[in-house]
Amino acid sequence: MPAATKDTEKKIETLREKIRHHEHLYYVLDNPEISDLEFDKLMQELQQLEADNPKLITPDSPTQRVGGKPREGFIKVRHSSPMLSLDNTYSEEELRAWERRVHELSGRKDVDYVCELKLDGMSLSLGYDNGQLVRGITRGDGTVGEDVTLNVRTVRSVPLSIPKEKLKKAGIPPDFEVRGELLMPTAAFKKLNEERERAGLATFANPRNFTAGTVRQLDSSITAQRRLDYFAYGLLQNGRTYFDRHSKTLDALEAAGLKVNPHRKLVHSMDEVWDFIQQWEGKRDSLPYEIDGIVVKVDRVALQDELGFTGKAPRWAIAYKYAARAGITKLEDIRVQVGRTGKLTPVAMLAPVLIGGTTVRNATLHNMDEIDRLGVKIGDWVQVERGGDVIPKVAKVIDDKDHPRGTRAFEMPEKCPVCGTKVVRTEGEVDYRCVNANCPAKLRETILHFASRGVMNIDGMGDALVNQLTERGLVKNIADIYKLTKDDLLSLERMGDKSAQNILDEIAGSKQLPLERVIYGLGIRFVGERTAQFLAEHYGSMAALEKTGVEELQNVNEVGPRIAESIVEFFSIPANRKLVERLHEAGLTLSGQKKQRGTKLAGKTFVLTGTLAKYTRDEAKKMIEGAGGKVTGSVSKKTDYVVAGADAGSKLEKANQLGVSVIDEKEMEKLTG
Ligand code: 0OX
Repeated sequence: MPAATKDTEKKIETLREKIRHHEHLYYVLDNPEISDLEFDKLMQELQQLEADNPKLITPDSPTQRVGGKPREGFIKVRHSSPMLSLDNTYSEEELRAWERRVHELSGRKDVDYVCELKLDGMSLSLGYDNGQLVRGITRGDGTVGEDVTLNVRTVRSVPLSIPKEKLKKAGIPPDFEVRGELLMPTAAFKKLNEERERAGLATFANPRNFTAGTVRQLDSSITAQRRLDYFAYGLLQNGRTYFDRHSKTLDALEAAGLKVNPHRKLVHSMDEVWDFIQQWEGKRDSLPYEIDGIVVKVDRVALQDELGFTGKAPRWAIAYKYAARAGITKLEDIRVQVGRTGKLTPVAMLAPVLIGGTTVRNATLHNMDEIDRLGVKIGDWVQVERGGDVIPKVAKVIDDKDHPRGTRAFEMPEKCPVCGTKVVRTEGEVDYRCVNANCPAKLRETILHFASRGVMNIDGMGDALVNQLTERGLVKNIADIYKLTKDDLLSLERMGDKSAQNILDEIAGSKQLPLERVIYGLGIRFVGERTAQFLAEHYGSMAALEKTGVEELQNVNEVGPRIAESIVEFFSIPANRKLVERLHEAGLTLSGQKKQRGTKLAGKTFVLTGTLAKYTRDEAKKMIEGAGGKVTGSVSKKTDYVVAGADAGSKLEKANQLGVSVIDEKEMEKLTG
């Protein structure tokens, strides 16, 4: 190897070690020593070095967490030994009964226990060979799980590799298996769910469901964006527990750089276990993730082996489950809330009740079906629960001699309680909706969506600005954005002349964007970016789209009855048609070339690499696809063109090796134009 390469190799490895160290401080110990900016700089430096020396890229480099093409499905894998579940207890009495059984079966009374938080996520096994992460397997049915390695690699608290010396110091052999809990922190859950709601996508009821949905994503880049976390609690070799005490396992995992929950305790009596349980019941709300109880484990592994297991759960461990935080109160009224997507949600107005330290005044009733299922009437006494779910819910009606039943039945209003537009319930759907795009309840989110990146790209029109614009009545619908004057903007808080001008320029610039963006920006239910593109191509103008019918719409690529009905419904509302008219008057692009999908590049395969000056990756992809070409992720002999922008890395190198044509942005424009 030439000396220069050796030097670079060394430099790269030193940089990787440094990044791993800071990743560990940040993601595992929650205790960073450098700023995000400094960290990003290190990452960029490594990325650049690797781009210049693609042969030196290794799978355990911190740059290689996301990679590979979306998969078709997951492979089933048998666990080295069953992944057990836990038996539950719900009272001190049951817990003491469990202890007695441990005493009886083991013939001893001096038993040490480890108390752990019972994290409300999903169990996951990690396989390390020679210190390298090679497998991530879901629990599945306990015997066979699914191989989700590529997704697990994106979890920042999971080390991709652990140096030999570090393992040795921790007393861990080079080949081992870790078991633990994968979860989504509550804050990430709330944020992501809000984003989904804004985009009109189904939301998840609790972080655990979201975690399960995320780890089974076929595209690992989506998993990477969702910021999962992983806590280890088990260490095995060839399917057997490695250390002789559970407390040693946890300490060793921690020493090896895995994230182990710090809120654990080795105790010597059931009284101490009970203390731990009670202490955490009061503190659980202060944690950044959900727990649903405490796990108690026998510390000595020899004793664990003696106790064995029944069915799917060990006799040497038990879960103490906290009761769902609940309270009983009177349901005084049911009001209807209009969500961002227009969904009408019945909400119970309650006599204030203290549940788990929080005063609860209202609780969701989800939808009309749920009200029917509960049989709830206004005036009823109800049990309200705050579980792992974020919003309190009405769990059941109390029906006994101390709690008289209510008498007033609830009915869904026929008109939107906010704007008065007739509400719609599509066949086969549970929810009622307001489909008026100008409904003030939907306004804020509609505007944020319209202005966002990838839609009308109005930079600077974020949460803070949109809040002010809507609160002051300056923007009552998306067309009002185009009527804003500099004085309007200057009247807002924290708005200087320069910022105001920038926003006006951004707004003016958005008028040039093509028809498909405007269609997407209207926020029609089920019409995402791709559907909007097909609609623009098929109809060529907003006027033609407005007049179309359910039948004709289904001739459009990927449009089925559900989307077709949603579009027709949208344009059947006079306020929506008026809105489109005003966008037209404002000078937006509401017609385009009615495009047949081009055939010029039919059969040609492209790979994009590096940063293009004029186009985002998405835009370049659309240009190529619009001309009939295909864009793939990796370069092979079958690739016809590699479009290389600034800082192109390994893909460019590979193209050169394979003799694939490399073109720049200008040449791409020519080919697709
Ligand atoms: C948790 C958790 C789950 C090992 C033996 C039976 C269950 N949700 O936090 N499982 C276990 O342990 C396994 N420990 C935990 N802390």
